[in-house]
Order: sequence, then structure tokens, then C-alpha cells
Amino acid sequence: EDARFPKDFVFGAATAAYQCEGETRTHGKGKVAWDDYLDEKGLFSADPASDFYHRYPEDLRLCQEYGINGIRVSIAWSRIFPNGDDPVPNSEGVAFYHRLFAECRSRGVEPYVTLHHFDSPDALYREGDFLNQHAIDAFERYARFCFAEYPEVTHWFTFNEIWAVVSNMYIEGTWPRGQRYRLDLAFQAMHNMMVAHARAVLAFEELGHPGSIGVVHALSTKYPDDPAAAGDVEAARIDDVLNNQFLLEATFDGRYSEETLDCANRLAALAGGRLEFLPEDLEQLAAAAPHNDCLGINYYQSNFLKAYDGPNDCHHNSTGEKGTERHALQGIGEYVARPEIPRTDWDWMIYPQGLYDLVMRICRQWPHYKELYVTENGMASKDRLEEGAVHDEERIHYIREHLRWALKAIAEGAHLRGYFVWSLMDVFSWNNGYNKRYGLFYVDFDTQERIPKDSARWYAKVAQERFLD
Ligand code: BGP
Repeated sequence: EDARFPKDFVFGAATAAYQCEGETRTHGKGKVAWDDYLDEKGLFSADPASDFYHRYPEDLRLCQEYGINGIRVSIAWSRIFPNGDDPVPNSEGVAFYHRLFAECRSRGVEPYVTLHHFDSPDALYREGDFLNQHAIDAFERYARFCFAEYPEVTHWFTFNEIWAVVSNMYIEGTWPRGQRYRLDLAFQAMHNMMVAHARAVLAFEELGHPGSIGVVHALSTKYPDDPAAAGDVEAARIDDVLNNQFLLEATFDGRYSEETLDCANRLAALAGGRLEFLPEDLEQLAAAAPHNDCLGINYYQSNFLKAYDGPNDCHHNSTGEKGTERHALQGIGEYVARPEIPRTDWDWMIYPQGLYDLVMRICRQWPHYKELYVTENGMASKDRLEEGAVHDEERIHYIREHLRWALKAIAEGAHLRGYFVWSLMDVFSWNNGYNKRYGLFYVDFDTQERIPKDSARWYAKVAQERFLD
């Protein structure tokens, strides 16, 4: 078994604007839905988070020191256009990202830049976010502006995790909007966001920008709990359409298959709604599909499903109290825990093989794909700083095993170009605040001091040797 990485493999780490920057309402930045939502809940705030707005030079210095040669960052849309669609951009916000990208370059850390990481400007959010065509138009305009303004960036992603956006907003109700079990809105919003993605891809092509463009999807492999039970197999299939297949078809085929449409329409009807895909939007999807240069895969876990005919019943474990998560959807199935498969305190199933199965499935099903990146993978824990050190053996194990399966996929021919640990340093976690830590670098949120965890040292060694022990 070859444990060596290709010579140009990117050893990256990931961040997202709202989770690390701080300065959420200053320097001309417009409001996002999360601002009020978090104020109302009163549990935690995204200010100053990891103070990346001021401390990015230090974080990039750490990247360089620890062999991390790629960083995922996102541009906060409302730093550029405070209301999403303003006639004039906010010059302070525009300048901030020039400084950030220049710092990346000077440290030899390649920036992989996402345009939308869960932070729609509030003005657009209040009009219905991507359920409203205005958000699609405004996103295209914002994307065009960024492509032209930042030629120093050559790796672009449009959206981060369209699936996470819609499942939290419209199915689980755990994010702003807080609607539950509205599968109709979830499919409609996924489609609309993919149309916005397509329009950005077409603009990128039309303007002849150098570099690559793609989208980041949150994908999970779906397994039937009992492969011999037809009901479990069907549950896994339907949940796969919802979480993976619908978005992958929109991305790579630019159209939806009959099976996928049947499934989406049925689930939408069950939720009391219906889907509307405009012919001109479908044309854009089709036109953009061949121009996807790369796909980012965020992989954390897989799911095992059982047939289920009860009512919708989800509970999100946002506290890290193991065993409190529940996920059962009418017309789909329920997630089941497997005693032999470990889970994090937040009940995320740790199943590295799921990443391999996912990558190989993409290679098989869409052999014309160009490049893949694992744009997020990582493990949350309630890390403790003891005598200046964080001994995060479990995280090392988690990353090592996922890298091992990634290497196996590469050996079998997958064009997997890089891997980004979520997250570079500890950051704000959407539903969970600050006790759910993922970073390679521990952040003392009182002093903003960065302390390398054992995992940072281990990752530096792997990156340097390009070899997995
Ligand atoms: C992904 C997001 C990240 C990040 C991560 C961990 O869905 O792209 O922004 O937060 O998951 O999720 P959480 O913070 O909810 O544990």
C-alpha cells in the first residue's frame, strides 16, 4: 500500500469568514441573519470569534511554519456589498481581502476562496434568501465583482454546503428561518442556489478568468442498516437523493434524472408544496455543468438508515451530550447508531471509509469530473489546554484514517488534489458556540492566543514528509 502523497498534493486547512473574523458589524460590514438570531438566543456571539480580521498575519505565519500550503477562506458578502446588492461596494471590506490574499501569497499559502459560506446579507435574507430570484441576481453580480477585483485569487468556490444551508434552515430548523420539515423549500432552495452557482460559473468563463471554479458540497455516504432489507435500501436511496444526488446531478449533469425528480417532487408534495424549475434556469444549469473545474467535498460522517413510517422527528445535538441526536423523516427513513462505529460527542459517526466510497462513487458516476478536493474534514472535541499543551490523539487518529482512505482513492485513480482540515484554528461553531473545537491550533478565546495542538505538529510532519505513518 502506497502511503506517499502526490508531489503537488495540497495540505490545507479551512476557515470561514463569519466563524473566525469577528468585527461583524464594523468597518462598513452589513448585517447578516445570524447577527440578530444569535442576539436573540443570547447564548454566544460571533464577535470577536477568533479575531482573524486582525490576527490573520499570525494565522498565516503559523500555516507556513506548520507546512500548511493551502487555506480555505471565505469572503463575507456583506463586507463587500453591505445589503447584498448595493450600487457601490464598501471600500474597507474590499481592501481587507486584498491585504489577506497578499499575506497568503507572502507566506506561500495558496488561498482557496469561497463566495458564500452561510452568510447571506440580511437584506436579501429578509426577502426570502435564495427562494427569491433577487438573491440569484445579486449573487451573480457579487461574484462578477470579486472575480474582477481579485485577480490574485485563482481558486474559487461559489457556495459552501448548499445542503447544510437548506437542511438547517428548512428541515431541522436549527438556523435562522428555523422552519421544520419543509422538504419543498429545501429542494427549491437547493435548485435556486445551484442556478446562482451556474450563473457565477458562466460569468467566470465568459470573462476568461484564469484559475479554477467549483462548488463545495457537504456529502455523506448513505448505507442501508440491513442491506438485505428492501425498506432500508430504499431509505438510504431516498436520503442519498436529498443530501447528495440532487446536487451532484445539478453540478455535473446540469439536469435532474427522472428518478431524482420523482423523489424530489414526492417529498415536496408530502411537505405540502410543489417545486418550480424555470426552463431558463435549467438552461443555465446545463450550460455551466461542463465548466466546473473542481468539486470540493466536505466530509465528516456517513449515515446508516432504517425504513421508517412515523412522523417527522428530528432533534439536533448542539451541546455535545452524546446520544441526544435524533433524525427521522417522513417518507425517507431514520438514522441509526451502530454500536461498532464510534461517534463524536455531537453524535457524528466516525466512518473514514465513507469518504473513500463517496470519492469512488463520484469517479464512477461522473467520469468526466475534473478535480476533487476534500475541502473540509475534521473532528470536534472539547479540547482542554493543560500546561500549555492540547493532547488531541483522537483528532490525529481521525485525520490519519481519513487521509489513509483518501490515499487509497488516489491510488485507484481519483483526481484528488488536496485536503483541508476543518479547521485551521478553533473557530465559532454555528449551533454550538465555542466548546465544539476543531482547530489544529487551540484558541484561548479570552486572550486570542494561538497554541499548536499535538495534531498541528503531527499534520506538519505528514505535510513535510508527504507520507502517512
Ligand atoms: C461544515 C461547515 C463549517 C463548520 C463545520 C463543522 O458544515 O462548512 O462551517 O462549522 O461544518 O460544523 P459544526 O460547527 O456545526 O460542528
